[in-house]
Amino acid sequence: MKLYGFTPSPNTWKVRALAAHLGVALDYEHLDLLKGASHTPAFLAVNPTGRTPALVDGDFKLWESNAIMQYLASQKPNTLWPDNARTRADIMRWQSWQLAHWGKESCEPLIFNRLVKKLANMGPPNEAEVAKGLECFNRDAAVLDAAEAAVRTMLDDVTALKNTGSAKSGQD
Ligand SMILES: N[C@@H](CCC(=O)N[C@@H](CS)C(=O)NCC(=O)O)C(=O)O
Repeated sequence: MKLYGFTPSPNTWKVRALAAHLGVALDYEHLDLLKGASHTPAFLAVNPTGRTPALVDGDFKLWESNAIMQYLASQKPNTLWPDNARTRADIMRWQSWQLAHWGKESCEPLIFNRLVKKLANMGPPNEAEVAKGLECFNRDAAVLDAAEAAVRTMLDDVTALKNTGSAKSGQD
């Protein structure tokens, strides 16, 4: 399978990290987005939206990072993508939230204004965009923190069950 990506992009990292974790071999090609490499006729035939990452598996072309991850995770049985409708829906819920809200509204405005603009000499940050990004970041990080705390409690319970035969949160 061939993966076209933009190496510094989190949307490319997450696909490559999953493939490495699962042991799915990818023939990887970096496209230099700063030079317009994702808008050539050859690449637009792979992904008409002109974005990376994009996967080609024989005559099957797939774009959108989360769809690519789900496709890669379906290549072999594994614990990350179990054959269970509710678990998969839960994963899709977080992946949808990540793309639509955490990434788009919270992280991207901050990364663009505070990092990319500086690196690419694009002038000062747009402070209104930074303020909105921080508002969204604080809102969304609270959701993530609460979910992480719930998962940690669950993992602590699993560890306690393994070690002592009784879950901490179920002891009283
Ligand atoms: N929702 C898409 C976002 C893809 C995306 O925005 N890719 C950026 C790099 S992070 C890109 O290729 N931009 C090139 C362009 O818009 O011309 C996904 O998850 O794959």
